[in-house]
Amino acid sequence: MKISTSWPSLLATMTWLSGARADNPIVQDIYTADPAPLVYGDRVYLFTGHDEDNATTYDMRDWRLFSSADMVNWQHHASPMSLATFTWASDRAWAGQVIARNDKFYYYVPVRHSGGRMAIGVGVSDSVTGPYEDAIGGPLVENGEIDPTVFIDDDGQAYLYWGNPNLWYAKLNEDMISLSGGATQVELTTEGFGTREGNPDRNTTFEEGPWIYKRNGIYYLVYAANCCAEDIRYSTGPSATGPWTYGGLIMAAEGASFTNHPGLVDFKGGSYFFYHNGALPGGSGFTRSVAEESFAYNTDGSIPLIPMTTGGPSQVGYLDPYVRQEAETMAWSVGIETEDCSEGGLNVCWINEGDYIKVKGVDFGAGAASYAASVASALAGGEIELRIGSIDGTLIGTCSVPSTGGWQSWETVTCSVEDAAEVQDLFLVFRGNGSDPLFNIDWWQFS
Ligand code: FUB
Repeated sequence: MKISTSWPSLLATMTWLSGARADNPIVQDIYTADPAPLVYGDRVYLFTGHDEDNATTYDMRDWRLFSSADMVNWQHHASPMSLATFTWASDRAWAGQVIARNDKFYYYVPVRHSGGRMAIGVGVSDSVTGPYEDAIGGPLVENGEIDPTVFIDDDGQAYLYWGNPNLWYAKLNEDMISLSGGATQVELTTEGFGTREGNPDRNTTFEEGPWIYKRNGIYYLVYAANCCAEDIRYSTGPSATGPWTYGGLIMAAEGASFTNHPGLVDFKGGSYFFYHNGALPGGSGFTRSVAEESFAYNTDGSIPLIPMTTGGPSQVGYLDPYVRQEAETMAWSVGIETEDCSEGGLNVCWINEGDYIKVKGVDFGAGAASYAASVASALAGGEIELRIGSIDGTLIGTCSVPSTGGWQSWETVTCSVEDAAEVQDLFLVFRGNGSDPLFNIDWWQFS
C-alpha cells in the first residue's frame, strides 16, 4: 500500500495524532488483522492476517509477521505462511496463532477447504520466523468453524479452542498435529459468556476469535463478542476446560472495523493487549490494522476496560544503533513499503521524496560519529537525512545514495554524524527528485 506523504498533514489536524506519541496502528504500509502475539526469547513475535489493499470483502491470502524487543519499534519479517502452503485450501487466510513446542513452532489457521467449508490447518517450522510448511497435508479439524487458539497447560496437555458461531475445544497430542479424542462443544451459557441482547439465535456474547491462556492460576478465555460491531469480552475458569465464568467487557466496539480480535501477552514485566481496527487511511472492516495497548490486571486478576489509543505502550528498553538494524524496523513510517530482499529478509522499498521512517528511543550514548546503510537503486538514488526528534528536527547527518545499477544491487554508503547523543527518536527522511522511486535500504548502523 503506497500511502501518500500528504496524509500525515491531513491527519495532523485530527486530535488522535496530535500527541507526542502516535505509534498505533503498529504497521502502516499494509493492512493487518487478527493479531496473535508470541513471546519467544527476548522478543514479541506478532503474527497477523493481511487484508489486501482496496478490499471490499475479506481478501486475505497470506499471514504476516512483525517482532519487537521494546514494544514500539517493530521489525517487519517476510511472510511466514500463505494459502499456497495448504494445497487443499482455496481462500480465507484468517485468524491463527503460533505456539512453540518440541523445538518447533506450530501455526494453527482457519482456511477454506477447496470448494468446501472452513477448516483448520497447521503449519510447522523449525524457526519462529518460518517459513511454515503444511504439517499434515490436510485439515487438522474441519467443522465449518474458525479462529483457532492454542495453549499448553502446566502438565503438558495442549488444548485447541476455536469457533464461530459455536465454541469448541479439543486436546492435542504431544505431536501438536493430531487430536487426542474428539472435539467437545462448550455449552455457551449466560453465566459463562454473558447475555447478548437482540439476537435470539445467539443469547450469549461469544462471537468468535477466542484467545486462551493461563496467568497466576487463572485460565482466561478472551474473545470477540457481540456482532456487529464486535467488542472484546472475557471469561475465566479454574481449568483449561472451564467451567467458564463471564468476566465482562475489555474493549468496546469502536475504531471503524466491525470485527475485532484479541491477543494478550506478558512481556518484560508488562501486560499487553493486541487488537485491530480500521485506523489507517482507507481503513474499514476489510482493510484493518493491528494495534496494541499496555494495561495492568486488577489485583483479583480481572481485566480492566482498555480503550483504543493512537499512542500505544511506552517503550521497554532502547534501540541500539551501534548494531546492525534492519531498515524495516520502525515505530512509524510514511510512504515506504517492504519487499523480499536478495540478501535475505526484507528491505524497504518504494521510497519517494519526503517519505520517512521513525525509529523511537534510539540510545546514542556518548555520541555517534558516522552512519552506514546498505542501499540499492536502479534509478538516480537520493539522500537519507538523519534527523532527531521529528521529520524537520535537528539534522545530524546526510547520506548520499548513488545509482547502484539495480534495485537489489546493494552498496554500503557512509556519512559523518554530529550532535547525536543520549536517547533520541531518529527520523530517516528520504530526499530526491521526481516522482520515481529513489532507492531501497536493507540495513543501517551507526558507529
Ligand atoms: O479476519 C477474518 C476474520 O475476521 C477472523 O477470522 C475473525 O476473527 C474476524 O476478525
